[in-house]
Amino acid sequence: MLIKIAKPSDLHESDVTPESIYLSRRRFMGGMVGLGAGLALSGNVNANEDYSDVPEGNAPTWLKEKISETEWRAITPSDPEKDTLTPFDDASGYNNFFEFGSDKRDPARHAGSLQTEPWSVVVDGEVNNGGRFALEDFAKPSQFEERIYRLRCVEAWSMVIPWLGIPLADIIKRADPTSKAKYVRFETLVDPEQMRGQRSSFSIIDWPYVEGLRLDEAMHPLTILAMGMYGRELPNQNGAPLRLVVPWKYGFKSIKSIVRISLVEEQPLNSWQQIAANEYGFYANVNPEVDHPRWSQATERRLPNSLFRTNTIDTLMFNGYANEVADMYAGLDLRTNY
Ligand SMILES: Nc1nc2c(c(=O)[nH]1)N[C@H]1C(S)=C(S)[C@@H](COP(=O)(O)O)O[C@H]1N2
Ligand SMILES: [Mo]
Repeated sequence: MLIKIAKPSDLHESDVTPESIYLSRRRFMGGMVGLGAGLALSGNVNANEDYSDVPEGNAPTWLKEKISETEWRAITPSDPEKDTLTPFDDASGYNNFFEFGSDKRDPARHAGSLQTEPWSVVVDGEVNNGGRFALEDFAKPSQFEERIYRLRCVEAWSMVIPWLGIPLADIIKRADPTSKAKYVRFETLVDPEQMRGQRSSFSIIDWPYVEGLRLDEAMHPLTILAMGMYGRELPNQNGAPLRLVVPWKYGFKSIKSIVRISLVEEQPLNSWQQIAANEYGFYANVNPEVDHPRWSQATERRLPNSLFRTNTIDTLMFNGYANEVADMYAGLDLRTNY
């Protein structure tokens, strides 16, 4: 059951959730365990989300159970006027997932047949406790959480999506990184038989799709591994059965259909950086002040939009999560580290 938080609480960095608020909020939410201490959950609740229009998927039983046990939602900063949930049909019909083609409708058209069960994830590299894990065993020890996040693509469109998943920090702690681990590197499945974009000789990506985070970014409480959205499992086109969600970074960091998570010493070379390092960097923090060489990043087109309603809104520093994440980049030149 999803428990709704009754009232928005408008927290600012000056009142970073002290243990007392965090505890009382937890008690209010029914004494659930989970919320990472120190994460200031601020902003407004998008009132009464109702997913009754969202079609049920055919997730395996364990995942359906896990989803039904999502007992509280963590709400992140949002503007009640602009940050209403993107309709499910838009979030699952307008996608970037180059493994299935480069048109925005290709993933919805072609990802449906991807076999996501059984699925396993390799955790390796600089860890004491690595291995290959069945997705179910990988997810089981963690409490599912719902996170309503903005998703801002580097192409200047955006959505607001209610994800279901687990903090990436849970997985990293369980893996027990060695002192050499400085970054986390992620890989998507490679399977040209199932992923028609990988069969195309026109593809600009050198498969697998790779992404990476600094260890502190990966451990940040806003960073999650999603296994669902809109109260159901992830549609394949959104990266089933497991995808990363890093809400303060451009969408390309949020790698889909993950099969490998490696703790590494060196900064990974992510796919888009490999394709065009002058346009896409390692950090990819949403930043309205640093334009893409070919277009402005000052505004974004909030989906759904139409010819008659362009729905252009200002892009926010760190996609609106500056209170939570700006500290990690103190002293870093965001113009050169784009
Ligand atoms: N493996 C993989 N992950 C990927 C991509 C991709 O092409 N392949 N596209 C990225 C980009 S550019 C964006 S904007 C988001 C889109 O996520 P969504 O389709 O769920 O909105 O996925 C990201 N993750
Ligand atoms: Mo993107």
